Order: sequence, then C-alpha cells, then structure tokens
Amino acid sequence: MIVTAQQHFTRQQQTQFPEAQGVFSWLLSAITLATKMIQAKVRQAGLLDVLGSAGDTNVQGEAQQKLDVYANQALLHCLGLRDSVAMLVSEENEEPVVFDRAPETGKYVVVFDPLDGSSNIDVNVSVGTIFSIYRRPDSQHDLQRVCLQAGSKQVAAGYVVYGSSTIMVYTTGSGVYGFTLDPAIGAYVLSHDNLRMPKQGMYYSVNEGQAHTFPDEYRRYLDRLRSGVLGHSYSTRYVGSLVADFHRTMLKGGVFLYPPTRQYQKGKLRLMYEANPLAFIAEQAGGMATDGYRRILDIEPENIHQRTPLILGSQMEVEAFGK
Ligand code: P6P
Repeated sequence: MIVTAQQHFTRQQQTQFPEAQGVFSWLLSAITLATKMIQAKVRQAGLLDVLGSAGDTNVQGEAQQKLDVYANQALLHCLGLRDSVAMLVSEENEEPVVFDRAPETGKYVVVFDPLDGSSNIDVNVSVGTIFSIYRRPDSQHDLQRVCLQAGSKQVAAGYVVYGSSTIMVYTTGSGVYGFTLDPAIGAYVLSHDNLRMPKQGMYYSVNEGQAHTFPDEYRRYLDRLRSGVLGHSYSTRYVGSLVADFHRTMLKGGVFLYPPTRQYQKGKLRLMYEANPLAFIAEQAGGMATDGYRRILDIEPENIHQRTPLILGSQMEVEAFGK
C-alpha cells in the first residue's frame, strides 16, 4: 500500500494542526510541486542549455547558475499562490518577499535555499532544495520579527536531494519521513518511515583542503576522530553539496561539519535556510546540531543571510566536539 506525501501531509496535519483546516498541507504541496518542476529541469540540465552561469551574480556574490534562477522562480511562484503565505525568504533574494495578506490568512513564513550546491550541476553531482516553515507571530507587523525567528520556532522543515533518485525528507516535529519521487506516477511515495539517525557512524564529512585554517579545537577534534577515540577509525566522505552530505549522514550516521575558515570566519553555511532546517530534521531523527558552542536551534538570528559554523550529525560525534 503506497502512501503519498500529500496523504502524509494531511494525516500529519489532522493529528498535529487540526485547527489548520488543510491550509498547512496545502502549503506543503506548493513546495512539492515546485520541487517536481525543479527536478525535471535538473534531470535535463545537459540538454536544455541551462548549464553555465546566468550571467548574473546573486546576493551572495556567487555566479548565478541558470537553474538557480529557475528553481527560485518556481518556489516563489508556487508558494506565492498560496494565500497562507505572508512572507518568503530565499537565498537568492536580498530582501524578503512580502505578500499583503491579513494576519488571519497569511499565517506562514517560508524560508528556502532553492538549489543548494548548484555549482555541482555541471559535473552531475547531487544538488538539493532546503526549506523551513515558521508561523507568523500573532498580530506581528514588524518585518524583522516575522522572519528572524530562532530555529526552535520552526513548524516544519525539509529538503529534497536531486540525486540518483529524487528524495524528499521532512519533519513537522513528530519524527522524520522520507519520500521517493516515482516518475511513473509523478508522486512522492513514502520510502523512509520514521527515519532515525544512527547514534554513531563511520564517516566524518568536512573540506579537508581547508583544515589548515580551521580553529584549533576543530583540528584537535578531527585528530581525535581519526585516532579512534570514539571506538573506531573513520572514513571521510565529502561531496561538497550540503544536502547530499547531510542525507548520507542521516542514513549512515557520523558527522558533517563546516568550521570557521580563513575565508569564512563565521563559517560558510547559512543559519536560516541551511543550518536551521537540517538541525530541526537531525534532532527529530535523534541527532544533534551545534555551532561549536550552542544548539543551532537556539541561535537568535540577526539577519536573514547570516552564516554560522555547523557541526551536524550523530549524537556521539557531535557530543564529542570540544571534549
Ligand atoms: P566548500 C555549496 O556551494 C555549498 O553551499 C554547500 O552545499 C556545501 O556544503 C558547501 O558549499 C561546500 O563548500 O567550501 O567545501 O566548497
């Protein structure tokens, strides 16, 4: 018996948000629709002359790949059509996109990275979409307060990895569920029911090429992992695409880390649309996520594009940092 993502959203909502009358599951369906549009383009990247830069740079100053632009437009379009969306925050947009909706209608804020790791598309490496959903605080009109909420306030988070298959993983705070897109029927079908991250893994995942610039506590930590102090030696796996590296960590355990480096003194990854959603999912699956000092989900954001160091993965490995 197959369970589609849509059926799962509805079931989750009936048990968790009965007051939402279908609005919440309708919102999630906008995201799955956009990701189906994105995956169709990603699968044909080499054929549709979408390779290479769109000629612009985004707010991060990074060369915008044409698929980045397409992915961002797909999410802005599909989500913008939902009356329940009050505001959208995207890695590709310097400012939030605000919709003039009454507080009792526009109840949600969606934050997303439309196509993370897109520089890998030209070499056919997995890329992904990451999203996070917050409630609009009651009668809150201050834009800053609406979109700058700590990760602990998320009502849902998820990612889609466009890899050897297209898999969507999400949580609404009651466990983690994975769905594989079945191209034959165009639906996401439940494939990972109540996903749990192993308490310890065999892999650590970090860009070793930057290790000489990591702060000492990170270098000491990696030396301890390599020397087997956690009971066994480790192999390293690093795709260079956050969603792919995290999805492996979800299934196999271990730890992913992006430390502060000489180029990125506060770490490279973004709090709002990379660290927070993946931290929520990791914790819901029995894992952990810190910035080296604090639980990621406790960080009070100061701006929508702020970066953070990230240590993310199995409880055993994350707890061992700093010991
Ligand atoms: P580095 C991709 O550009 C990305 O934002 C993440 O997907 C990935 O984890 C990270 O950067 C890789 O960065 O500096 O190791 O190439």
